[in-house]
Amino acid sequence: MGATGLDLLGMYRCMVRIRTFEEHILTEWRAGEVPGEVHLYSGEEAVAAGVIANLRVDDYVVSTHRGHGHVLAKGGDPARMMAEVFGRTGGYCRGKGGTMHMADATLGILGTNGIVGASLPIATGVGLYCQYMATDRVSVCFFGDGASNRGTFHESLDLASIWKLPVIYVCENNYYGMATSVEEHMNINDIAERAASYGIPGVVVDGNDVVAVHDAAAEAIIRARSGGGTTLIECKTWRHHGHFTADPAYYRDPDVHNEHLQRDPIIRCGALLLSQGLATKEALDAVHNEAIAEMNAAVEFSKNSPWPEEDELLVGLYAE
Ligand SMILES: Cc1ncc(C[n+]2csc(CCOP(=O)(O)OP(=O)(O)O)c2C)c(N)n1
Ligand SMILES: [Mg+2]
Repeated sequence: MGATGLDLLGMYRCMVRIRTFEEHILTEWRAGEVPGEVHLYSGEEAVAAGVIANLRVDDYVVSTHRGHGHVLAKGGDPARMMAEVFGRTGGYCRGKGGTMHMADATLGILGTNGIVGASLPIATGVGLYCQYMATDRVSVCFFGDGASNRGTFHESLDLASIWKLPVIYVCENNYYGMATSVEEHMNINDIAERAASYGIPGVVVDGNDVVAVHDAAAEAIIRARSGGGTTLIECKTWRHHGHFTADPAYYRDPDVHNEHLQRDPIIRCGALLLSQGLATKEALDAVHNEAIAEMNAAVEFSKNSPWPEEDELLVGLYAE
C-alpha cells in the first residue's frame, strides 16, 4: 500500500494476471486447443484493474464480449474461466457458454456478454435495484466505443441520470469497433462529451494509466454510493491484438500501433513502482512468475476437465 492509500502493487498484480491469462489463451488458441473466437483484453488492463480496485465484493460489474479482465479483477477464478473458454465441464457454465458467458453472482460478476451494448441496460437495472433496496452498493458498466453508438447507451444514461442511479458507466475507448475506427463511427472527439446531454459528469482519462483510472473511478464511485448519481468515464486505451483471435488487424497503421504499444499500462505501472521505491525489480519479477504459474495451472485444469456429455445439452438452459 502506498503513502496515498493506493494499492499500486495490487493493481500491478491484477494487470499482470489479466495479461498472462489472455496470452495463455492466445497460445492455446493458436495450438488449436480453444474452440471459436476469443476477444482478448491485452493492453486494456488498467481499466479493469483501476476501476475494480475501488469496488467491494457486494458491488456489481456488468461486462462485455472482451470481458476476461473484468471477471478476473472482480475475483473470478481463472481455472473456471479458462475451462469455460476451453468448453469443458470445469468452466463457469460447464463449458456451454464460452468466453462471452461467464458469471459469478456471489462475486457480483453479472456476466460477460456477446451482445454489444447490452451491458448498459442491465447495469442500469442493477443500479435501480441497489437504490430501491436502500443499499450503498454500486453498479459498474463496461462497454466499448462502438457500443456508445447504440440506443441502449442513450436510453440507459437518460434513465440513470433522471433517477440518480448509482451506476458508473465506463467506456473502454480502444479507437475501434471491429475494423471501424472512431473517426468513421462518431462525429465528436470524446465520448465523455455525451454526458452533457444527460446533465451528468463526463470524464476523459488516459486508460493506460492505472492511477488516473483509479482516481477517476474513486471519485465517481464515492459520489454514487452517497446518492450523488451517475458518471460517464471514458478511458482511452488500445487493444494489443486484433478484434478477436483470428483478426490480424491489418486496418491499423503499424506506426500508430507501435506508438500505443509504448504506452503499455503494465510497463508504465512497473516503472512507477520502481521509481517511487514501492517495489523492487525482484518483487515485480515474482508477480510475473506467480501469474505464469497460476495460469499454467488453469490451462492444465482445463485440459484435464471433461467435455460436456451430449445429454447435458439442455441442462441449465431454462430456470426450473
Ligand atoms: C448488437 C450487436 N451488434 C453487432 C455485434 C458484432 N460485434 C461484436 S463486437 C463488435 C464491435 C464492438 O466494438 P466496441 O464496442 O468498440 O468494443 P471492442 O470490441 O472494441 O472492445 C461488433 C459490431 C454484436 N455482437 N452485437
Ligand atoms: Mg472499441
